[in-house]
Formats: sequence, C-alpha cells, structure tokens
Amino acid sequence: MKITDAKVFVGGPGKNYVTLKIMTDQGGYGLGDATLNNRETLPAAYLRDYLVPNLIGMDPRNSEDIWQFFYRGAYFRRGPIAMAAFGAIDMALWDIKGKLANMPLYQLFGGKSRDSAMVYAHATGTDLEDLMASITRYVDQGYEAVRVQCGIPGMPGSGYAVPEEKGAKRDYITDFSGVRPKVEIWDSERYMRFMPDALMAIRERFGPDLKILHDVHHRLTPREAAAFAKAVEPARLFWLEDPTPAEDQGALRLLRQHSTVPVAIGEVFNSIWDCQKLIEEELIDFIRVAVTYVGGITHAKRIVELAALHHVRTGFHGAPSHSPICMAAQAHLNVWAPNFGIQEYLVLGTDECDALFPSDHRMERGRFHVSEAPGLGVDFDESQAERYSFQPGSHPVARLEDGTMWNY
Ligand code: GCO
Ligand code: MG
Repeated sequence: MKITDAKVFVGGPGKNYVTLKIMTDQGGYGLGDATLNNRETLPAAYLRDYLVPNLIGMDPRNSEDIWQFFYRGAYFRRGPIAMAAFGAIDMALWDIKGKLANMPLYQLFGGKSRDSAMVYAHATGTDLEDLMASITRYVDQGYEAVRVQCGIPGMPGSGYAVPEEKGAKRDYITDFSGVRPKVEIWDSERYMRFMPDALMAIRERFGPDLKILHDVHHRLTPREAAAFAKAVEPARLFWLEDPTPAEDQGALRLLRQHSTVPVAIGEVFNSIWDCQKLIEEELIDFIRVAVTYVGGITHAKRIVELAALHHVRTGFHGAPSHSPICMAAQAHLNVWAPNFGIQEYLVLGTDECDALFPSDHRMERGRFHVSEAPGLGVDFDESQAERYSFQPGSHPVARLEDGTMWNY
C-alpha cells in the first residue's frame, strides 16, 4: 500500500484551519489538522515544501516509522511549526489505519473506558455579575464544568479573554484586522487582589458541585503564583491553569509547597520533553497538550501514558483554533484514556463548520459523544473548502501599564 498524493488546504469559517488530506493507491484517504493559531501558513508551507514530497510512495500503515523519519530526520527537532505539521500527517495515517480496520480509532487504542467525555465551556464577563450570568447560561444547558474569566476592576483592557461589552462572549481571541496585534494592559497586583474573592463568590452562588476552572494564562511569577494558589484554595477549583510561564518547568515547585490547588498546564507544549519534569516530579495534576501541537496521536499517546504513571490526568486543549479533525482525534483518546480528566470544548460548531467537516461526533449537555464511524469519524468537504482562504490575524499582546512587554 502506498501514499499517492497529499493536499494542504488553509481556510475555514472565521478561522484559518490547516487541513491535510493524504490519498492512497487503494482509493482511501486520511485527514489531519495542522492549524497553528495565528501562524497557520507556516505548518502549511512545511507540509507542502518538505513533508508531502517525502510522503509520496511511503506505506501509510507504518505511522510510527513515518513519525520517526520526520522527527529524527529534520535534525533540528521540535517546535510548534514542525510538530503541528507532523501532527497532521500522524492523524491522517491513524485515520487511514482505522478505516482499513473498519473500526473507530478508540478501538485501536484499547476500547472505551467511558461512554462520553466531560467537557468544560468558557464563561466570560466584563465584571462579576456579567460573569455570573454567563456561567448560569452554561449551567442551564447542563454543563458540569465551566472555565471562568472576569474583567478586573481598575485594569484598563480588563484581563485575559474578557469580552469588550457586557453580555458579549469572547471565545476566540484572534483579531482578523491584520497581523499587527492589539495591546492589552495587565496588572498582576490588581488581578491578585480581586480574583480570589470573585472565585469564592462564584463557588457560593453555584454551590459545591459545579466544577470551576480558571486560566491565568502564564501571567504570574513563581512567587505570585504560589501566593495566588494559596489564596484561591477556599473556592475549591477543579483546576488552576497556566499560573506561570510554561517554559520554566521548575516554576511550579514553590506553588506545590504552598498549595494543594490542582494545576493544569501544557497548551503551548510541543513534546514529551516539555512536560517530562512536570509529570515525573508530580508538579501538575492535568496535562493540557493538544494532539495537533504535539505531533499527533502517536506522540500524544506517549504523553498520556507517562502522565498515567504519575496520577496526572488529561485536559486536552480545545480552543476553537483546533479544527474538528484534531477535536475528533482527542475525542477518541478521551474515551480510551484510563487517566482522562476533562476536555476543553467551545461550541463553535456553526452550520458552515459542520458543512466543511461533516461528522457524527456530538455534544450533548456538556458531554462529548464519539462517533462510531471508522477512523477519526470526521470528513472534509473540498467543495465547501473552495469558499475559504487564508485571512491574516493576530492574538493581542500584553503590556504592563508602564509599557513593559508581558506574557500574553
Ligand atoms: C485556552 C487557551 C486559549 C489560548 C489560545 C491561543 O485555555 O483555551 O488559553 O484560549 O489563548 O488557544 O491561541
Ligand atoms: Mg489556556
């Protein structure tokens, strides 16, 4: 069996999805997602210029060897661009394998450990009352878990992932007015003064059962993060996400000495080496890698298995930047993984997105139900894809009030 061709598409409804389609000499095909938020053209170029020409003629069933060939063969290893490109190939090869076996992918991993996967939604508010209203909307829809982000009084620009107007949603942070980012202002002191009481007020309003998550988006120093984690303990969070800059794996040691708040980190990681220390030293409780950014299913599974040895559960990244192909790969891992924790999932399944990526995966009352179709269980409609093209966009950047650049 041989790979005969592979095509790369960039575009989608309100997003720049990077979709890879690998064709075989037996008429079948597999799909992969290489979307790297706000840098989408780069994994697409890596695929087109270097990886696809090498893929032609390879046996698509040898997904492990193909992964090693690209990873080791590049010599300059890792990094988000390369790993997203390898990730798309790896997903597509698993898709082909599942279709050959005529089984949904989770069966090839070891079957189901659960019927469906708990997901969390994003509640956002310009102030606490606005946030409470947003949480209520999700609780009423049956969600058991909600990430809460709130505007901070006195902070111009408000804070990470906070909407501009009351009642508005801010799920997707890309601004498509061009590649020059807008500037948001950050003030750790004001944030640390306000947020612990706000989280406690949410706990009191919604009672003991709601799973409350909060994302610091890498903005505190190790000492600040330790103090913050201690201060939010009474709110009994499901997790505190990215309290410190993710590249410093040692940064969480101080937090661990001062607090038992569950910690989640990893959405910016590209490999097992980025989280090895965090997992082996048991400095985290949830690993948040995305299948796309860590080189696909082959490498993500290695991370999940290392995590399982150290009581670390999964909480795969599921920001709307990932296409339904990555979300499908994660859905299969979620129903299999013995150490599944939770899945981030934003309901952005607009009609256009469903038309571009038809599937039987479904979300119901805060739970994701995996499709029983062979392979990944998601398709790609090329005639729909013709409607879209790349749109330049950017994340905002964060600066302190005096102008100093900070972590977005
Ligand atoms: C999350 C993340 C995202 C990122 C985004 C960057 O927890 O979902 O923090 O919202 O900001 O993926 O591209
Ligand atoms: Mg996050």
